[in-house]
Formats: sequence, structure tokens, C-alpha cells
Amino acid sequence: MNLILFGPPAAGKGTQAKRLVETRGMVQLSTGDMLRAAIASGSDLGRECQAIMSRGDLVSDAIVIALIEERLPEAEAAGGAIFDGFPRTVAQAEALDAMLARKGARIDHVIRLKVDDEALLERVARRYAEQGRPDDNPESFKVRLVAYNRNTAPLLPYYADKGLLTEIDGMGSVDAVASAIDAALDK
Ligand code: B4P
Repeated sequence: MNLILFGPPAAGKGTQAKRLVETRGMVQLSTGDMLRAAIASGSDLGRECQAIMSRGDLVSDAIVIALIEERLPEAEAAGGAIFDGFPRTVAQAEALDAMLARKGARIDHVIRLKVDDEALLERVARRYAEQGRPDDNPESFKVRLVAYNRNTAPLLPYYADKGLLTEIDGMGSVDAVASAIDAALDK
């Protein structure tokens, strides 16, 4: 099964992906985690992406598509993947479809976590206070929300038209959201 966890920044995609890895043995492909690992390693790629991410802007399609392509064999071996934070643009979605089609696979579910802006702001403010993640500062977070509305939200009709989209209330507790995702996947 190939699943996309979709939603605005800080909607809880990473939180729910990690839980699904534990409960279903799926492979999590998080472009955010891959980019943060590149930054932490001090690689050329990390240096290229650091300022872009700190500002809250999206990294180029070419970079994130290449990161995902590199990890697809791992997902194939495990029988499927949770795409977490990818795709974030129509170009990324089309590239993902093409990459999966070459392997005889496809996206089976797209779960959209719906969380209102006020709750998102509270979550990142809390994480910024606790962990100081650079792109969680209030100015960068505003940029991330704009990028989501401009570049990522237009993907919703792309998946709705394919009959793949399930909307989940992402405002509840982590466990409540997890139960709603499980119910959607097991239907
Ligand atoms: P991501 O790493 O994907 O960051 P995110 O959108 O903040 O994460 P997520 O929705 O997973 O929230 P989380 O579970 O952590 O991207 C970061 C940056 O990387 C982007 O801005 C961009 O620059 C770059 N990037 C990544 N992918 C890209 C792509 N495909 N194309 C271009 N650029 C890309 O949860 C957030 C917080 O809320 C946590 O503190 C968590 O504990 C809390 N939380 C979660 N669920 C909760 C709940 N139900 N109730 C209360 N709190 C909850």
C-alpha cells in the first residue's frame, strides 16, 4: 500500500507517519526529515537547502524528487510507503505517479489532515519554544502557510478527481487522529 499523508505545515503528518511505521511496519519517506538530515551532515545539498528551509520556502522540485527516487527501492522491498510531506507541488505529484508507474505501483490512499490555522500556529509556537527548529519561528511559519496555500493545496483536486482523497479531522489528540486514520485505511 502506498499512502500520502497530506496537510498544512505542522498538521501532524510526521507524527502520524511515525505511528504507522510502528503499527503497520510501513516505510516512512519524509522529505522534511531527509532535508534536515542533509543539513545536519553538512553536505553540499544541506548547505543549498538550509537557508531556503529556514525562510519557510519550498526546496526545488528537482531536489526532493531525486531524494524520493533514491529511497523508492526501500519502499518497494517493504511493500509500500508513507509519503510524508511529499508531494507538495503538482510537479512533484506527477513525478511521483510516473516513478511508481515505472515500478507497476500507484498511490492507494491520500489522507488529508484538516487543522485550522490557529491550532497550527499554537503547535509550532510550542515546538519552537521546546526545540527551536529554525523554520518554526513565527515569520518563517507564515511563509510556510503561504507556500502551502499557493503550491500544495491545489493538489487536493488532483487526488480528489482520482477518488483517492479521505479528509480527517486533525484537530483532536494524536490518538484520536490515529484512530480516524486507521478507520479510513481499514475501510
Ligand atoms: P516538514 O518536515 O514536512 O514539516 P511540517 O510540515 O512542519 O511537519 P508535519 O505536518 O509532519 O508536522 P508534525 O507531525 O511535525 O517540512 C519542513 C520544510 O522542509 C518545508 O517547509 C520545506 O522547506 C521543506 N520540504 C519538505 N518537503 C518538501 C517538498 N516535498 N518540497 C519542497 N520542500 C519541502 O507536527 C507538528 C507539531 O505538532 C509537533 O510538535 C507535534 O508534536 C504536534 N502535534 C502533532 N499532532 C498533534 C495533535 N494531534 N495535537 C496536538 N499537537 C500535535
